[in-house]
Amino acid sequence: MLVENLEDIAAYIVDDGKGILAADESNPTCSKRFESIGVVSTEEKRRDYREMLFRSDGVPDNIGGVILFDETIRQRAADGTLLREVIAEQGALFGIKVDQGVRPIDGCPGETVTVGLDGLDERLQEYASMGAKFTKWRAVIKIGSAIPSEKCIELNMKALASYAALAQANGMVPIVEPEVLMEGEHTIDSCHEVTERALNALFQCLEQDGVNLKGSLLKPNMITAGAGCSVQASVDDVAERTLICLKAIVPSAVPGICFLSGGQSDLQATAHLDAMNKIGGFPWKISFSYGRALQSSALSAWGGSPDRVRSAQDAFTHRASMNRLAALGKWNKELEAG
Ligand code: 5MM
Repeated sequence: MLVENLEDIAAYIVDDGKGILAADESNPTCSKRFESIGVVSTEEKRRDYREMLFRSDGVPDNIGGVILFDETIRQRAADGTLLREVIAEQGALFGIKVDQGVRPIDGCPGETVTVGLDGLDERLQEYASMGAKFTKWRAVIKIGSAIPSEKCIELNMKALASYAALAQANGMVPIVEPEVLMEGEHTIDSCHEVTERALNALFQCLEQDGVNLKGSLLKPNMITAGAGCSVQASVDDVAERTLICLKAIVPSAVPGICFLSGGQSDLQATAHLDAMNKIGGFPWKISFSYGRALQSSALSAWGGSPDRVRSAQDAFTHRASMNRLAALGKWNKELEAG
């Protein structure tokens, strides 16, 4: 697979309804996911689980890129093949999460900034030499009483832009992920307003840093009410509000918008994606970069047992194919039964 320049890499990842499998859980997050199925998270178990996903039949047709964590990009499958080669053999590109998590911001209680710029250039050089074609950095914006602050948005969006410019200088597509969290009791209006602030700041910073938008991908949240809000929007409302927000801000040069699922159920994440693509009328590909909404059914089916690898792969293949149909605006609920 020879996909070399930034624009071709980005286009390949979102070609023909394909999307991204976010498998870049840090070890603490992976432990949490495994705890939910009663499995102790060891290096070998994480390897077995991810090998199961990467070898699934759902990858070749539906997944254009897989985001890895540092441990996984260096890991070998049970038969000794590098996991990154397993992904490449399946026809998908592999990328790497390069942020190093969040730290509290001085003077901004409850708010964080994503770190990882120190030594980033050297780390990027190594990942590029391993064959990684893209990278990811996630900024976290929380909605609450009097937050997010301007300082939180500014620090996070500047860091995202610095990261993106460095990733491109090293020949890799940056996925820029400004995540406005769903946790909270905020309304859909509040999510819309905060997401607008974050995205406006982000695109200003990307421009200032000379990031080539054609060689980058945006990974935003959808516009939803907070998970704890008593009034939840319909699928159509979420789709319409999200498109209104994105159309007002995201330049047409961006080739693809790959949503995070953010705690939505599998079906909600698919239905929202499908509804947006059915509405249409936008210049970008609209697809998925889901972690939980692609993996949760496979994780439960697997349960840590080698005997259940096949049924876990079937569960993953089903979700991946449903999301590809949604990215083409061709999904409907009846297909879920199949
Ligand atoms: C897969 O989870 C990613 C890593 O999270 P941690 O660094 O906290 O372990 C995360 O960045 C993910 O890529 C996005 O949030 C999207 O995942 P969801 O589950 O929201 O679709």
